[in-house]
Amino acid sequence: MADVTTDFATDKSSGTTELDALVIGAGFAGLYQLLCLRDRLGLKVKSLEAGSGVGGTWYWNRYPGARCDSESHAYWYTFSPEMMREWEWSERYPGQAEIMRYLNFAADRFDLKKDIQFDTRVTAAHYDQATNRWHVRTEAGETFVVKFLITAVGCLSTANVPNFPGLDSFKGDWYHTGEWPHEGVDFTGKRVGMIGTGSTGIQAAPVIAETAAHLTVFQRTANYSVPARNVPLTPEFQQYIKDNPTEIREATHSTLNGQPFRIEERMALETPPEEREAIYEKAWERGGLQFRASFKDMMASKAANDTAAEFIKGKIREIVKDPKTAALLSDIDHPYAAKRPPIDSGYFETFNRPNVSLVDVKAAPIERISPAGVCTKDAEYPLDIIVFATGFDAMTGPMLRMDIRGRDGVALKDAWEAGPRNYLGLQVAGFPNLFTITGPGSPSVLCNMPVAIEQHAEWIADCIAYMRKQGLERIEARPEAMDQWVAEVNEIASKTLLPMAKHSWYLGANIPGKPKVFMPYAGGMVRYREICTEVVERGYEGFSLT
Ligand code: NA7
Repeated sequence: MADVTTDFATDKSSGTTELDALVIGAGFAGLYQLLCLRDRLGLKVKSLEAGSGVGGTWYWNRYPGARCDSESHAYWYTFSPEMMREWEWSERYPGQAEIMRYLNFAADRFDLKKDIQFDTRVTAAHYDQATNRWHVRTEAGETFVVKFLITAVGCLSTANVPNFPGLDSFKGDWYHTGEWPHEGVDFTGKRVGMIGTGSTGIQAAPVIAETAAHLTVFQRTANYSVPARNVPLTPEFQQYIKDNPTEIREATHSTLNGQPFRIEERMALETPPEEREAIYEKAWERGGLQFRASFKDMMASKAANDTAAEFIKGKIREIVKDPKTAALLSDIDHPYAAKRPPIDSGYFETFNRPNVSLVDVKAAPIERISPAGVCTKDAEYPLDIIVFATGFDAMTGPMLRMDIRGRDGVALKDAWEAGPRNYLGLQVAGFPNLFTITGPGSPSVLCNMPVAIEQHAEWIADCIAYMRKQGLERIEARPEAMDQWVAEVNEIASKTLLPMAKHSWYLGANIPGKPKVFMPYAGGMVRYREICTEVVERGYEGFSLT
């Protein structure tokens, strides 16, 4: 995390721009927030985006096999039925390139790009109490002075490259999946090592193995995965989407995770074993994230979860031919879906290829990178390319790499020293007029992201509209409301199996030294939406408006 201090007093900036509002980011969240504030409220607003184009997470994550795990007819904006009819998805799950085309289409449809400043990374934002303005600084030295500041920086946008000694000495090439070169990487004839077996590694391995001379997968924690069963959408389903935009929106708004499917009411532990196996078998054949919706008690009871876990482990042992590799891949130490559950296209099958091998770096951890390759406690693995599929400093990382300071110069990194604290995942006490889209403490990553994003962007726009109507200048979360919310987020998580996974990025436990706090709100999107609405109905309860 960069510890930047910005001295605005000695401002040598190349210019100062005054605006009503500034949005940081131009991914799903930034684009829609810009649209809401500019076109619905008529504000003078801009978005600043570090990338050279729109797309956010999808702009950077161009690794082989990059694809969304939510189904395409649920992974888009639903605020405009007309736009839903105009766009046509080609596959069950949208690939990275198709999502980029979609976001460009959306940005062009509403002429948003003219108000986005690309290639512009925000380094600092300081609140000035006397004028009630945020002073926002970019890497190039520009300053923006704005009343409202909205971060739309994504939850998974700060790449985590583990601090292995010797990386600089490596003679080959290395890449992090979240900062993938636009021109792609040619693996043909290369010895490739991939570190990490989260959702990303599980998507990338089968594609890399197709062209690499050899792929070595370095696994620390074995992971569950369910087949995605991606297919082209049939013309009938494409027509169904065009005919039913409102129903699709309503479906994603009425489910716990913003997905178009419901969690079944039945209980795994009350279902006879044979029937339960048949249900899992059907869910496995159908594929996708819906597997975790098979039973209601799956995320609440360890015994219930074990039934799903054992089913998947059995499948891994069935698919993978080499017994030693199968044992390593199925030696999973956490409940199913306690970490974000991956879905795959041929991941376990990849280990049956003669050019793929698995290395257990839990037994023999990676100690350093040598000029030739990866060195574990036991051996050196010579490589031409290392792929870091090692995840992200999730949720707080993108916020804390900016020098954000609220009232009295208090730094966000100090306010969050013991873990993120905010109210509704939307505002931090001491940081007036700063809104954080899909911040920690909101459903965010436990929800289908566009659904969570639309709700936040609309809530923020409605709030600013209300303030303007009432002649109010400042909104700020009350400290006691924030304390209560943090307690509620913790309590809800503690009633689930979610905090049980070691190294989970939901907990910040994947980053050495990061405070271990369960970050997303696990009470479900429907309940969360109700809470946010009730807060407004009670006159923005928990916020002070002045
Ligand atoms: P994840 O899910 O955080 O996975 C990162 C992987 O990298 C995971 O297998 C880690 O093992 C491994 N890792 C991280 N650091 C190390 C070190 N030092 N040594 C060995 N292995 C390491 O990131 P993804 O990019 O796959 O997925 C992120 C989200 O993007 C995903 O959940 C979806 O929401 C989309 P570990 O499990 O920590 O032992």
